[in-house]
Amino acid sequence: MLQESIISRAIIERYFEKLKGCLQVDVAIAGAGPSGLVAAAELASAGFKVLVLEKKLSLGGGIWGGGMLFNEIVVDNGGKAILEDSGVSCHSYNPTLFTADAVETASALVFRARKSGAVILNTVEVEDVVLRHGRLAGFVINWSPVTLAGLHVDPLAIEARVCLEATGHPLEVLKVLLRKNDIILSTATGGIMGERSMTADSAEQLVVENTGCVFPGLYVSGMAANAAHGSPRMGPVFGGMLQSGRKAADLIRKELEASNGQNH
Ligand code: 48F
Repeated sequence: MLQESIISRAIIERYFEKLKGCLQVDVAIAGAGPSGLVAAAELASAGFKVLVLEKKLSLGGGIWGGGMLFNEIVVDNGGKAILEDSGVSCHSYNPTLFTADAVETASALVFRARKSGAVILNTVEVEDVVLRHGRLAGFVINWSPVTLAGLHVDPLAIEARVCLEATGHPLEVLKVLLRKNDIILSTATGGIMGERSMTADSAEQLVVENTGCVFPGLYVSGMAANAAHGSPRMGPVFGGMLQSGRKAADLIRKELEASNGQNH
């Protein structure tokens, strides 16, 4: 017989096991858009303990609506290769551009990140950072419905060896880091330079170039990287986002491997 309290107990026990298992991770990622999800999948596949925090109920960020709710996305050759690694079918549009179904893309990237072993907590928002000896040491988190309801509830915190901000256009983590602390970022001005208006071609290249470490312990990817470094947006072309996630994973993996080497 299905007993209601046992169903509740199963959910509560399993959720808390999951939550307790990710209080200290190798990599914590704020935001589950295309760049965060690709980074999560690649780092988890490489054997690192990865936690993804997403403030919305559904993951995938800006993918679902394609362009102006027309649910198709456009990628270049590099983006196509990453989508195909996730099992997404890409369709040739011209010799250099491909299209993919936005719903298939979002669900495949989420599925790949999860199946690679990344733990994903949705409706959890990063509201602040943990700073230790001049280095980001984790994220301060709360339920996003708490913020939405305007409730005065203190947060909890998780620790991570490396953090990745992949929050897209709002750049919420860097903003709070700069607002509360006298620090200098690794950008041309030392501060947040702000997103510029749409210039698809250069934005696609810059989003990959801008992906990297902006403060000890903190990397940026995707639109967050362009917003940090004063580069333009690109609109509904996603190849750069996917490649940015892959580059972030690669850089973070190298940093973690180097620090593993030093500790041995
Ligand atoms: O915006 P988003 O899709 O990030 P992205 O990887 O990709 C950008 C593209 O979707 C698109 C574009 C064309 O390529 O420019 O916009 O840079 O996803 C960011 C995710 O982060 C979540 C947000 O809900 C979204 O799902 N997010 C934002 N702030 C927070 C957060 C936060 N403070 N804590 C947790 N999640």
